[in-house]
Amino acid sequence: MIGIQDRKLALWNIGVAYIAFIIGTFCGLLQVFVRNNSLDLPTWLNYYQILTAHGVLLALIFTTFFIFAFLIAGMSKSLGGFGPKVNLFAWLGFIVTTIGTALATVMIISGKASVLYTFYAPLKASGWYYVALALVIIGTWLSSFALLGHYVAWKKRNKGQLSPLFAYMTVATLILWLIACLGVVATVVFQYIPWAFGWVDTINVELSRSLFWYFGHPLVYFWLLPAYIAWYTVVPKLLGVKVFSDSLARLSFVLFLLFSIPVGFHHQLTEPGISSFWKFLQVVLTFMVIIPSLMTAFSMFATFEISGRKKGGTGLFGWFKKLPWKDVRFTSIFIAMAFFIPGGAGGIINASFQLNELVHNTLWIVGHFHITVGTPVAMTFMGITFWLIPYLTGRKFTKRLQKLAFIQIGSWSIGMLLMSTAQHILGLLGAPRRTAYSGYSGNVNALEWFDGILSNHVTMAVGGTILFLSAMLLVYIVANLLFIAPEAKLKEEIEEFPLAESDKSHTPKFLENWWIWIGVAVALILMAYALPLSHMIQHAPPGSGHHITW
Ligand code: HAS
Repeated sequence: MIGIQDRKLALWNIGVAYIAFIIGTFCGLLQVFVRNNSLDLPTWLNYYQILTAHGVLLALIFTTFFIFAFLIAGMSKSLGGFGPKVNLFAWLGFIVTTIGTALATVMIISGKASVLYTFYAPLKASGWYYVALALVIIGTWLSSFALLGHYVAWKKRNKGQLSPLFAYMTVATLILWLIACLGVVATVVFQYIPWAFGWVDTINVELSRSLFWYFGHPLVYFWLLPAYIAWYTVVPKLLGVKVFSDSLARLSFVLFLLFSIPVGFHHQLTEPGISSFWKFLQVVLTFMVIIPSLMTAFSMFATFEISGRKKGGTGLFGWFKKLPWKDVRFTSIFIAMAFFIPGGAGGIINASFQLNELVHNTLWIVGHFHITVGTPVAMTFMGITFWLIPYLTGRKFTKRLQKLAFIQIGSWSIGMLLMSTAQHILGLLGAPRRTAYSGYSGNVNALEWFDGILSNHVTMAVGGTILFLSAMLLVYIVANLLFIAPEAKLKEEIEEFPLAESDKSHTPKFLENWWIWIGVAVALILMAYALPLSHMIQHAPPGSGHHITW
């Protein structure tokens, strides 16, 4: 087991993650009912307030704290315990991120920041909200530097050696994060904060959106890559086999580092002010970032088959039956992967220049992100929770809790299937996103959207309610694992950190030469962004004033 200090750090991160999860999922429940026109909120609370809280607390805060908990535990496990400097930086990072989170939450709840998680200008929140966001980013940077420092110290002690796969993947994820954040830091510090505090009167909207999406797309891979770390390093261990290919795993992370950043314009395909050439270039690069996910899918199928055959599975699909279905740590992640098949396919549709015209800003996109971040990522994190907390607390994941965990992931899957299918269909029909319920003043066509077997108010409400109940069950399991479950006394009861062996003997050393990959990533970013961004600055239209619509 890892040292007590590192354990505490990881546990505090998990604690904040799940507090955000409770508030965020409750807001989600309110949302489906308001959107169905079956709930009137009290006058002090409005739809856009809860929508902002839902997006920020689940997509940004729950994920970030959970990711750092997982990475902290995994880095301590694979490279050895943290020294005092690493510890200090990681705690500082945690504290600053938490202060930022608390301030942002207060701003949202007090109605001063109903700007949704994308905080598009010219909607204007209180200046303190943007300060809070900056603190969240600074905090994650401190935590990232702590983990990178730990890695550098290990490399110095082990000159010329490839690092363990977990550490390698963590470093790739953190480099991606640091480069991605430059966009959001630039817009928050140089555009939003001066504008929101009234130091300047106007804001360049197109530039702010572009800098946001420079950050916003790699942000989704900052959520996805830790899930992939578990798929590559934890799943094979649960299946009793080695990592399928160490080089393939490392190469896929390098490709994410290269191609996940210069693609933000695929979120802005319908926007004026960016010429089709740059949009098209970034669409091409978006199709490149699909490749490492396909490599991951291939690697997972290979891992399943090797393990199933080793256990006696025969025939074309006989190995499938031999997978450890009764182990909720595996089943949860398997379902997460299965959801990513339609989730990823939806992403490819979104990225297709012409098809984007149909789906952009509709509920389809909401459906898309619920079956990407809301299930493949979130359910992988749930699967990790079931062993990570017992590993850190020394408590037992009892048989009763395991049964509840199966009910929890089952209900999450059903709820998500119902809700996201309804959202996809409604989106295709034309129902908009980022709005409260609208029947367009009783317009017949708009009302017909909700007549379908799946695309109706009831399905959404049932799906949303099941999801909330499932979330509460998860919170119950988490509370048990943190404070109540009996302590593991016998050796076989003690939960391990399942890390599979990975054969590095054929892995090319250049895969760990980060300067090459950072260099190529920067070159691609410059190619995709330098000219269009400088055009937006040099030929800027008159800036926009602000709107506070709530
Ligand atoms: Fe996306 C919008 C394109 C992946 C999240 N995306 C969003 C938004 C979010 C989001 C939050 O091009 C909304 C932003 C907003 O508020 O406006 N997305 C893509 C593409 C991918 C993709 C090309 N997205 C993600 C992931 C996310 C995420 C991952 C979160 C974690 N997305 C877009 C575009 C938009 C967009 C446009 C803008 C739309 C608009 O107009 O506004 C790709 O990365 C997807 C590649 C994935 C695959 C799937 C591989 C499958 C695997 C599973 C294997 C399964 C196994 C199990 C082994 C090709 C790895 C087998 C089981 C059996 C049962 C057989």
